[in-house]
Order: sequence, then structure tokens, then C-alpha cells
Amino acid sequence: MATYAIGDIQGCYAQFEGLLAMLDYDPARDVLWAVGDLVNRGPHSLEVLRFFYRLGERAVVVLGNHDMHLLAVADGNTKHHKPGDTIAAVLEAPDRDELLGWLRTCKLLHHDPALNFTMIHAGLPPQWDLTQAQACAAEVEAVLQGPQAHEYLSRQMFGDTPKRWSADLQGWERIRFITSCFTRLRYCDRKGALLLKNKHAPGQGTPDDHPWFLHPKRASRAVRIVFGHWSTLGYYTGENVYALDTGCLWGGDLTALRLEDCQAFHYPCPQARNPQDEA
Ligand SMILES: [Mn+2]
Repeated sequence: MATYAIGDIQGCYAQFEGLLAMLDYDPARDVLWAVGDLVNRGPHSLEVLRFFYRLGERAVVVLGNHDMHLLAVADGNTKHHKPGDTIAAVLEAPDRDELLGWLRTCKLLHHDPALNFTMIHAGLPPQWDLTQAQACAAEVEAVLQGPQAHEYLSRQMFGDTPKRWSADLQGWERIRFITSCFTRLRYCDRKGALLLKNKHAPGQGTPDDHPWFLHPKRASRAVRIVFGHWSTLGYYTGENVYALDTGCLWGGDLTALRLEDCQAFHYPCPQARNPQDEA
């Protein structure tokens, strides 16, 4: 029995199947974790969603920005629909409500004490320890599964403010800040404010761009974290984190990390998307 954390798949179902074959994955024996962004930009989001949905408790998925985007568009938030989106097959599928209903029950953070691993899609602000991160994730999960989900998905979840954590944040500002951290964060400045526009590889920005996991005052340093979202970072280990987005979509690899012994597996992928086509 093994537990494999899989990097950002983004609808690249054939490459995902290739990786599973490389792992000799057996659904009767093994458990899959996915760091989110199951869907969009790649060609086969529907197949990826169905695969994880059918695994039930043999899989753990945390939500990424593209998964949230799918939920928002499906909820009617078409003004955020982008020309490069490849989610139409999901929206038109006969089982869409089942799949999207399941996706809404996925978490923003998963913590497994026995494996000593925590999984998120993007990042944590330096001020949060694990307890704070778990509490914040639960706040957004409750909104997504509760009566305010429509207001959240249609009007409140998108936006780059507020940028700085305060325990006193309230209402939608608080929910939006938490969403930004878990689904979009790569960099913070020295004072711990989110730099959500920055997508570059480490070392290519200004000296005040701190990858969230390198922030000198990060309160979650004692926690072993697996995450995705950052294709220009590539496979990275250090500071107790494992970054698994290796740019499958862009002709890089699709990566799995076996959590029992931290062995990484990289499946080489043909390019499914040209970065120059991206807005
Ligand atoms: Mn992402």
C-alpha cells in the first residue's frame, strides 16, 4: 500500500494515466492525493474529474484556483469565463451536477497526522501555523458548502485584496484572503503581505519577493507540506515542503510523490498548451 500525491493535472488525462502506469498504481491497494487544479487548460478535464470522483475515499483532493474557477463558471459567473478555458465538456456533461457537487465538498487543506503530511494547492501566509491554517480552511469550506456559496462564487471570491492577514479580518474580506492564500499564493513580501501578481521563478524578481515557504518568519515551518500551483518553480524540496507542479501542461513532467518514503516519480509529458497563448 502506498499514498501518492499527484501534481497539477489540469485536464491532462492521458499523461495522468501514463504516470499511474509508471507507479504500478492499484486502486484496491493505493491511495491518491491530488494537490488541485484537476481541471482546465488541458484537453480532458471531464475524464480527470470522473476518475477522482469514482475513487471516493481512496482519493483526497484539495481545491486549486482552476477548480474554484470551474465552480464559479458553473454557478453562472460567466464574466470570469476566459477564452482559453477548456471546461465546456464538464459543463455539458450529463453527470455534471454529481461531479460539481462532489468538487464542492473537497477541502482547501488536508492534514494526515499518521503520514505527517499536510496538502494545500498554493501557499500559506507566514503568520499562520497549522492550527490557524486548518481553522481558516474550514471557514471557506463551510461557505462553499453552505447557503452563501452562490454569493461567494458569483461575487466575492475573486480579487487581490486584502493583502495582509489580520485575525480581525471579517466577512467576505476574510474569506477572500483565505481563498487567495490556499489557491493562488506564491510570494509574500518581507512584512508578510501577499504578492498575488508575481508568477516568476524564484530569483527573477526583486529581493523583497519571498516565496511563501522561504519567508524567514513562517509559522508553519515545523509542518511537512506538499503543494502545487507553481510550474515555474518545478519540482522542489527544502524547508519541509515538496512542490509538485512540474508543468505537465507546458511539456514538462507530471509528478507524483510517494508520501511514505518521499520518493518522487516524474512522467515526461508532450506540450498540451503554449504559454504564449495565455493571457
Ligand atoms: Mn493553480
